[in-house]
Amino acid sequence: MSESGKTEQAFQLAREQYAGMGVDVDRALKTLAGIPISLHCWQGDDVGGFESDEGLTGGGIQATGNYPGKARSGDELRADLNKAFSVIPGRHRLNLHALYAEPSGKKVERDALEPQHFSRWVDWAKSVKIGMDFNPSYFSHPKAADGFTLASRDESIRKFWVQHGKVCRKIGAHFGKELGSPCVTNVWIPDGYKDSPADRKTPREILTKSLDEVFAEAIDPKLNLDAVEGKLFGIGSESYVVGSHEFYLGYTIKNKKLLCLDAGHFHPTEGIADKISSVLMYLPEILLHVSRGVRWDSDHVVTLSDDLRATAEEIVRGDYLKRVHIGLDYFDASINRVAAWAIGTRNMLRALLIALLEPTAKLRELEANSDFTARLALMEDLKTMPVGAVWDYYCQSQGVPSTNWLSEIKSYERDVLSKRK
Ligand code: RNT
Ligand code: ZN
Repeated sequence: MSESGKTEQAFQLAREQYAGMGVDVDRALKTLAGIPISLHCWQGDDVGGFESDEGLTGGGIQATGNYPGKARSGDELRADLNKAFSVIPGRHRLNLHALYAEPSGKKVERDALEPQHFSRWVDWAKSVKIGMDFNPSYFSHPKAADGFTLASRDESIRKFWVQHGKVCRKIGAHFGKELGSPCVTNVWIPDGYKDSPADRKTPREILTKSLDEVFAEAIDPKLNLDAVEGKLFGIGSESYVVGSHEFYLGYTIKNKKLLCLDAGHFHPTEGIADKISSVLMYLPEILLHVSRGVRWDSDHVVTLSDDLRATAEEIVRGDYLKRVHIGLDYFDASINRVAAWAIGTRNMLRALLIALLEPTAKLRELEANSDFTARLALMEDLKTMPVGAVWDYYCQSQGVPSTNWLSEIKSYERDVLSKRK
């Protein structure tokens, strides 16, 4: 029997098994096909961007490793993304950082960026029919060298970064308009202290004022949605981060913005899954930065972990698919970067598929009847249901490889990536 015939056969058996539990596999696959994941451009070049050859500096984040073949230009990054998309089932999005502007020849400062400086990205996004998200870049810049940007006490520095935030929202709105899908523009700033501050209040007051200025102009939410991302600590900001989770939770509720929950930005045993149904009580929409924290690093490649599954389950169980924007955020320079995109995105999709294949109504009924024994038994049995057969079939039906996808990336590495110096 052909490989595709075997995949089909395994799928039919799995489908019957799920049907026996009351799960409609076809419906699950239809839903999965409609969920866009926003791929972060910065995995492709270790958060380097195109402004200088220095790469990532400051910001309390770091991409470690020196795997060969990173993208050095917009054309290379787009080619790498095309390759990644070719092994990921479904239609997704691109999440771009401001430092990936392409102002053809001349240098344009971050407070003067305009939509035209991203025209090559927009043209590409149109050609591959995807939407785009955006991020102002508050790091890798001389004006961020002392670690403070929007919360800076230096008025000229603060104003510069406020202006950067303003122009980025306009760029986001332009993406939204051109691509026919709202752009989520996410503000993350690194501002914080290595050691215990004497004043935790003043920088937060300054940040509030700066954010109010950045967001002062009303922009149609059909074009641009504003998000803000909190963090517990960074490298060199271990004792205090101005934009903490509580700070932004308050800010977003008060100002009707999207809260961004990054899976790597909390205490090591604290997951984002349990936060989703809480914050969505008070916020219409949120953004996720799906990542994986390991010890002090918040940005390892996303694996199919219990945390990831719990996050996907919460989104599906709460019927939040329309209210939760899913973006990825990690950067690993120690492995093939295109494979890193594929691994993380495929895992996010697999976690969603597992959640979509859950007999949620049954579990809830058991819970409502206080039959916690049966709830636990069913949850554990679900873990070994044949989701792999459904996933393989889904990949096949979407025209992408299921199991042998890596060989495509390896050929690309041999033919393209290894030639980059
Ligand atoms: C940093 C934040 C932020 C960045 C990207 C590059 O801790 O998670 O989202 O990773 O903006
Ligand atoms: Zn993040």
